[in-house]
Amino acid sequence: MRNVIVTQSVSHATLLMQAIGAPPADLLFVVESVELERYLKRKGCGVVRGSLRSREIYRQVLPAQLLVISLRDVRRLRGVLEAVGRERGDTPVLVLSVPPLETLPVDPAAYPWAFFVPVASQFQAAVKTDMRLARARVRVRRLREVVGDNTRALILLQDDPDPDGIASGLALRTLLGRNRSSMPMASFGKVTRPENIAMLKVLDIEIREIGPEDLASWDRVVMVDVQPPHLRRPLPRVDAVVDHHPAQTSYDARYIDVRNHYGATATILLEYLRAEGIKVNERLATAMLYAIRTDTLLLDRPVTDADIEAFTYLYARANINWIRKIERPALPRETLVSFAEGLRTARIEDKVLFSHLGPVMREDIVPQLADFCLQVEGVDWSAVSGVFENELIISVRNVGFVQKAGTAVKSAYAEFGSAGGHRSMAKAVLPLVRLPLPPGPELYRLLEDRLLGVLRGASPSGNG
Ligand SMILES: [Mn+2]
Repeated sequence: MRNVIVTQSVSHATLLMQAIGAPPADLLFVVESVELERYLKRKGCGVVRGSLRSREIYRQVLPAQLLVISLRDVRRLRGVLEAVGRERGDTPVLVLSVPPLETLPVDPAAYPWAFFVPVASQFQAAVKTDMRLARARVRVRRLREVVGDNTRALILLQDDPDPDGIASGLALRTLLGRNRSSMPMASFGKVTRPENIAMLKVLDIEIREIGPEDLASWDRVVMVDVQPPHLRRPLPRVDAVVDHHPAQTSYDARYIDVRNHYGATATILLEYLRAEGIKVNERLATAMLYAIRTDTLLLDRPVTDADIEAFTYLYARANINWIRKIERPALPRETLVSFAEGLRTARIEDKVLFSHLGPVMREDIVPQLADFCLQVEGVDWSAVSGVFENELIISVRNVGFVQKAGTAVKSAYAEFGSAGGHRSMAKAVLPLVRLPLPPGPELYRLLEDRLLGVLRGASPSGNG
């Protein structure tokens, strides 16, 4: 069966032939004008000419795989739909409407078998993207001028680089045609989150740890996903900044592109790449997709059309298995022993599960066990501790419909170190030297009582 197209003008017919992409011989046009008939026949299409409102003409061309109606004069639409419906009401019909649907002289609801699409809004969305890309082109030219071709250039990320910073750095390097030796990525700190460490490993990305004094040996410094005032240590100078955090004014750079309404810096960099027609390979797409996912909490935070579009664009090119590997960093086998011991000695009081792992090889096993323990029957809260590098880490989780975890952990433990978090997950990092007792049953009991006290509505013991 062929696709049948009902149309009145050469321009609509030409656009539809391109959009459908089928060989002309597979298309059958229904037209009224002799000129249009002649034109389409010259192109090699099938053509039936007659009144668009006569049932007779649809008897000749139906059944069809799809009947597309695209009229320049929408006043004729009702007549066409009535004739098609009366002839074969089971024909799949696509109505492409240039005017907005609400201005059509027919009510789409009266033709439930037809699918109405306002072409203008689709075209608008495409044009909006192209407008952004056209603007990006000029920006990229300026950025290239600032960085220069044969300069020693450095990409500076935040103090604890996150996926958006890392991916943006990688994208910038691709944009400028540089590589890891001609434009390395660096940070004044180091990557600490296990997922981010896994990202570097899975995608083979290198980040150098440097100090502000090292900047003197670079001709150009470009910052991505961060602005100078965000760093713990002052920056002697910066040449270019691309970021999406609220704009800071206390610094100067020759190139600044800060767009606070964007969900991720990677979205801005993707515009640069697309504007330049630069191919985004699997590795880069994976990094950038992961960046947008984490910075927007899976598009759960405020995002722009640009972020959603970037997400879709990257999703088609990224390697989802790599993302899975990044999100679930492999636990060393020895961890199982810690886990087993932690579970064996776990204690539940007032729907709160407590478990203490003692010294751990990796900090991230503490929150992982806390996540796991929340699944235990009758448990609304889990609090798991572990000792890592002279600090006691406590991860607290709850099922979400109870008190805020962040607030509870803060009232219970802020006295001994840093403590806080969100509604359903929180963390305390307590330096051992600030705790009243060394890690052991007595300390654990004290810490458990403080959290229980807060959850029961009492102020933590020791604060009166
Ligand atoms: Mn970011």
